[in-house]
Amino acid sequence: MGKTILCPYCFETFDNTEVMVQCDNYATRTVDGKPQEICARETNTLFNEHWDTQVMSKHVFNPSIGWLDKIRGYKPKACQCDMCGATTSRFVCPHCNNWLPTEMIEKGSEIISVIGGPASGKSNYIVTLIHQLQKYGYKLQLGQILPQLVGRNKAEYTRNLYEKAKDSIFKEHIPVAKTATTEHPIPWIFRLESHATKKAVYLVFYDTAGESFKDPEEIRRNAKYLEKSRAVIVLLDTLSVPHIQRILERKNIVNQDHATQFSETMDALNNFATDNTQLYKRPFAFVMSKFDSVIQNQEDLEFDVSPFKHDSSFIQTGKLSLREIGESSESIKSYLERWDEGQLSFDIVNKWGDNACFFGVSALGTMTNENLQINISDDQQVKPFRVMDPLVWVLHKLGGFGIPVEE
Ligand SMILES: Nc1nc2c(ncn2[C@@H]2O[C@H](COP(=O)(O)OP(=O)(O)OP(=O)(O)O)[C@@H](O)[C@H]2O)c(=O)[nH]1
Ligand SMILES: [Mg+2]
Ligand SMILES: [Zn+2]
Ligand SMILES: [Zn+2]
Repeated sequence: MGKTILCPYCFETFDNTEVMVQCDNYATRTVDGKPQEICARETNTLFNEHWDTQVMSKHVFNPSIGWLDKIRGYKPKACQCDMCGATTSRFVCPHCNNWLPTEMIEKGSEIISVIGGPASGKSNYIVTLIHQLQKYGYKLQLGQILPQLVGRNKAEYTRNLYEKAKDSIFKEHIPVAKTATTEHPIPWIFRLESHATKKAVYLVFYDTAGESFKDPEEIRRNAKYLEKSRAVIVLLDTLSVPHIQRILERKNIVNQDHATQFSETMDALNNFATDNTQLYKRPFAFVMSKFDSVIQNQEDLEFDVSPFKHDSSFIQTGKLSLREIGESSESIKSYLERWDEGQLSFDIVNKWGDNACFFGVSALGTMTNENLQINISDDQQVKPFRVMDPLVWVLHKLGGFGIPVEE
């Protein structure tokens, strides 16, 4: 028995000794005056069914895995294509034939999902979270967070998707655009390692268009990855809390996109959770996105934002403050209880208990202006606020990362 691997594309699990390999020999020779690939492409039914396409793919074959590998544990290594003899180390899932990072085949992956309805702020959140972790993760002994280089084509590599989105926010001050609705979300795969314990995880985020969180067929798909997630970050759009919406509308502050009602997201989530009570045993971070709107309008909203005076204190201290996390969570919970979402926070606390925590984050640090740009002057920098807290809390809850904690 090797290690069980969870494929972030099709969510099937497989023993790592069942992994398959794909030829990556693109060399050509001239036949009748035309270049032709030496190792011809073929129809790959598993891959085409997964993406619902009809493309020709490079040859996929079984690597030779000896009985010793099976006993001692399998370490993937480059092997020769059984058609053309070229060496390749492109490992693919045996169920859907999608390319997976080599080290994931050896060590496995942990899925931490980010979910939320349309326009709740998921895409901008994921990008700024990674950006801030790359900048400050070392304070908590977290090593480089590495966007992976796998995908159907270079444009889909996490690194390329991430770099493009990061430049849009941090250089051009333009928020990441709405995610296209698709039946097949592309997973964003990052590798994160703890300096302290050397434990590595692959974080897999699905930047799904929020719409897919509503459609029953897509909920079934979503349920599939939620069920496999070690922890979940649920984004709730602050601007769609009815009480906040009413007050901010009077000040002409409205959601530029179609907001998802707070309770709708929770209903969708509760629907899968009732069929799968295991979910209540996993850490769930309930995150109010666009929290800048609360901080900038605290008086009108009568929101006591004293626990949100500064960005995450571990940036200064190098230690996670559970007190700060707890106070921030409590202030959001009591606000929801006081206004119309009492039932919602009651349900969450009732079901998840200590595995639930509330957060207030701002990916962009401020509102967007009438040109839909982040509302700062050209010489100012985009300043995300508290975006790392939910993930750091989740890693602390999961354990094994040696996150230093303030006594
Ligand atoms: N004020 C403020 N607005 C934000 C913030 N993050 C996102 N927004 C606004 O919310 C809109 C939607 O954000 P996205 O990140 O695209 O939301 P999403 O959940 O990925 O949306 P879909 O892809 O449609 O599901 C953005 O265009 C911004 O205008 C934030 O931190 N503060
Ligand atoms: Mg999106
Ligand atoms: Zn797969
Ligand atoms: Zn080949």
